[in-house]
Amino acid sequence: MTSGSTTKSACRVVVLISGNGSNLQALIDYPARNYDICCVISNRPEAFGLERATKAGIKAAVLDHKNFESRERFDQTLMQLIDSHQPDLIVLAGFMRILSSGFVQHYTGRLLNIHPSLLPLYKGTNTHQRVLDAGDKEHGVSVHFVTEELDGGPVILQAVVPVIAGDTKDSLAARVAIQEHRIYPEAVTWFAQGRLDIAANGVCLDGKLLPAHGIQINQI
Ligand code: NHR
Ligand code: GAR
Repeated sequence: MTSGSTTKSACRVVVLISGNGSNLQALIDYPARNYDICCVISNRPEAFGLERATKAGIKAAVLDHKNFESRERFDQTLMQLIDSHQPDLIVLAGFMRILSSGFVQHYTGRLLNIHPSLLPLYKGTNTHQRVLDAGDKEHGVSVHFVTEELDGGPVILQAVVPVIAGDTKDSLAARVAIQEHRIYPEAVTWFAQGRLDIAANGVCLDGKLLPAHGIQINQI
């Protein structure tokens, strides 16, 4: 008997993807996983990540943005599909559609993204090439809460990655990806433990406001 005590069920997570889904795979494979991935949704029918989900026994759905006449209509339908799974957290894992303000407001404080740069540097796309073009010595990846400002939400966790002489955008992306797969499951685990909150001026971990870069690992 549980004598009236309720068992807290695992944090329900919906993962949004557009492509390969290697970050999804890292979330699936994380040994210390304390969350339940209840659905994976792709805006692209050909996304390989859909196969990864199915193989792991996770429901996979496609919502093709090309079938919608506007961004808002796509986002509304996406919201309905997500909410039908009653998630505690929505995780963007290589999801390549900008989300409208109605969507972001609906999920404020429970919407995470991983972005391949040391935010606030290099918001937007093509980050690896831009880092090389600038001659930077270091690059990295950030997990952040999503707000209406594109790639501008408060940072939770960041990993620094060295740029090495002779790097191409592919070699650099591969080095960054190793860190992505390390920090994203960790941040999701913190959320699932109830340790993360979005505050007016940043992110709180265990009730303490983090610095603007979040927790930063691999300082070089
Ligand atoms: N939406 C909001 N409101 N805020 C953020 O911070 C978001 C977001 C949606 C996605 C991921 C982001 C990234 O980490 C993300 C963060 C796509 C684009 C983009 O330009 C930019 C940033 C991000 C994702 N997308 C084009 C669009 O028109 C389409 C590009 C394509 O399909 O290849 O949506 O980098
Ligand atoms: C990752 O590098 C992720 O940081 C990046 O896309 C890749 C997705 O890889 N995300 C963005 O650029 C968001 N706009 P994956 O599909 O193998 O996880």
